[in-house]
Amino acid sequence: MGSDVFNFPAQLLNVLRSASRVTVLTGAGISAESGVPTFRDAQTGLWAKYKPEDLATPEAFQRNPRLVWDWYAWRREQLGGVAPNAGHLALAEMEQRLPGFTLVTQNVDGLHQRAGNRRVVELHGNITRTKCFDERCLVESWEETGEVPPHCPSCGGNLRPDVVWFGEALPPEAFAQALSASRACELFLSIGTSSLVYPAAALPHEALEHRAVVVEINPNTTPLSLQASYCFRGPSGQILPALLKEAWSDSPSL
Ligand code: BV8
Repeated sequence: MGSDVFNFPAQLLNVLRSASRVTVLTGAGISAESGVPTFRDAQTGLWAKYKPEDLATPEAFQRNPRLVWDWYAWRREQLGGVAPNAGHLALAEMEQRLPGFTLVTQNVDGLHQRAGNRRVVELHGNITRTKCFDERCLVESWEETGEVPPHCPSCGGNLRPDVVWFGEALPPEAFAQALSASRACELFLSIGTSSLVYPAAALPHEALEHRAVVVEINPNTTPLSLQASYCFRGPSGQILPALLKEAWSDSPSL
């Protein structure tokens, strides 16, 4: 599907080219075309009977640490076989072209870094990192005793993924960075997120309040749609490369 399918208004292309600050917020949808199920996709196989929101909580982990550890181990394994898609690569190109570019993600899959983005603000952590549940410090290696979850080498507590669960505070420095980038930008792109999870979902509204142009890229409508300046209803893996090609004709062909 070439860029002729998406009609990008001249005003948007001008803002994208000339903005001194562009901020992007991504959600699970940008990884969908890489084959990573979105957070609200029906879970498959062994995990079909669980809702992610019921597993991604400290209470669920304390109630059944093995189940929650195994769920993340399964998701990490799934990530082993996936690669960044054209949408991720387009955002890496955008970072190259725009000095004032900030990429904020809710995703924990690390695909933006693998696509080449060097500055990624991870609001919800990263599934490839592990920390001690009690001490909260990152743990690089531990003795595999066969126990699940494995235990912290220094205090013996349960290890857990370094992600933000429901009911847990976001990393303060990451959220502060995301908030200031949302308030300072002229253009805010909300890509592949259902705009349901707070405080991340508040970021585009901060941008709107500071008179930014706000663009939503999502095949479906979300609570943000009615307030967005522009909505492009389609997959980010097609829309983002098309947008870059329109804005910078020397952008790699689709
Ligand atoms: C906190 C990490 C306070 C773990 C995640 C009522 C009002 C306001 C807030 C709340 C409330 N009730 C409860 C809360 C708080 C809660 C919250 O917002 N709940 C929601 C459900 C209402 N928030 C929290 O608990 C946050 N913490 O508030 O702490 C606090 C303060 C101080 C001290 C203590 C506590 C923490 C939230 C973080 C939770 N962790 N993930 C893990 O991954 O396992 S959130 C989880 O949802 C993922 O990170 C995911 O990224 C995120 C958002 O989901 P999306 O990314 O949007 O994914 P989703 O599947 O929903 O949507 C995908 C979209 O992509 C769809 O729209 C689809 O159409 C689109 N799409 C599909 N294909 C494509 C596509 N788009 C483009 N291209 C495609 N090809």
